[in-house]
Amino acid sequence: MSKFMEKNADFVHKIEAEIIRLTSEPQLSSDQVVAEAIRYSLLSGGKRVRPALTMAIAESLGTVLAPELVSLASAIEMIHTYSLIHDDLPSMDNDDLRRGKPTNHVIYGEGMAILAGDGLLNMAYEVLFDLCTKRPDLINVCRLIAKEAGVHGMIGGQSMDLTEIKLSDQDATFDYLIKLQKLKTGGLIKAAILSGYYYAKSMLNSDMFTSELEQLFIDYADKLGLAFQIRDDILDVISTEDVLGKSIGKDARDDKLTFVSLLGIEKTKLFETKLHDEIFEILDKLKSLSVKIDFISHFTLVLMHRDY
Ligand code: GRG
Repeated sequence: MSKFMEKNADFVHKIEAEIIRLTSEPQLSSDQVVAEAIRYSLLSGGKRVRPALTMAIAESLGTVLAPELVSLASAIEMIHTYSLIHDDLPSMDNDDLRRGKPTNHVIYGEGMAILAGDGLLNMAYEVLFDLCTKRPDLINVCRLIAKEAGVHGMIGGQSMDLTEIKLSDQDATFDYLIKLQKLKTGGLIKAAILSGYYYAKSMLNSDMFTSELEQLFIDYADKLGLAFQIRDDILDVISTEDVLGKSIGKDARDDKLTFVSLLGIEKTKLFETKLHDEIFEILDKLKSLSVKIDFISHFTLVLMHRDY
């Protein structure tokens, strides 16, 4: 196994051990269906991209993988899982397949899926409050997660998505789509990256943490969030249900506004390449400011070329 794969497996192992702990007795009583529904989605084989980013960014800045960092990262994965359960609901994206398995509401019913999502969101904030009790200096990191997951981030983007702007509408512009996706998919990716950054800043208290470094991480987060979504739009067209583990071709069937439906596949790929170049320019600048970019560079590359 390469050093990169080993490190990623270590992140995934740590995050899964923590979310299993947080969703087992005595933390979460197993005599309620909602607990089963929560565990079904949380432990159904996600890539754990967001928590891995939080841990990797913090490490790239010189921190060790402490339990507090794993807690922070777990809360973000719980928020991500809630967002997928709710996104799959008939009243939202109406999908019956996720990670190659029936979606939460298909198994547990719509009402229970809503509760599982709500339950996960509340559990995430319980984890964050517990963290702030031990480490009050992390309160702003937790606030940032709430903001990026909320109306000023992911929920705001989902709301724009739900207003059902179709490809043929006048409002269906490139700028509108960028704004929507920076919030919807980008919000939580930004929260994950910046949590790692601010966690490290709080732990290390070093003069390495300048406003220039902060701005570079903000730019990296914005562009990576966008690149992640663009890849998703491309995969919806070029991949298969077996590889992706979810329905494909759905965007086109729903006449949905996506990068591919707006620009066409070739121009979308050109835009993706441009974004990739910009992301690697940022990573080079981070390197020149003494950030250890080896793992995050490799991770970025894998994300940008992912096929599921
Ligand atoms: C319901 C408030 C609310 C928000 C939902 C992010 C989101 C907002 C919906 C997901 C729509 C979607 C499929 C977007 C494409 C990019 C994306 C977020 C993919 C899923 O994330 P992965 O690939 O999933 O990290 P895994 O399964 O690996 O956890």
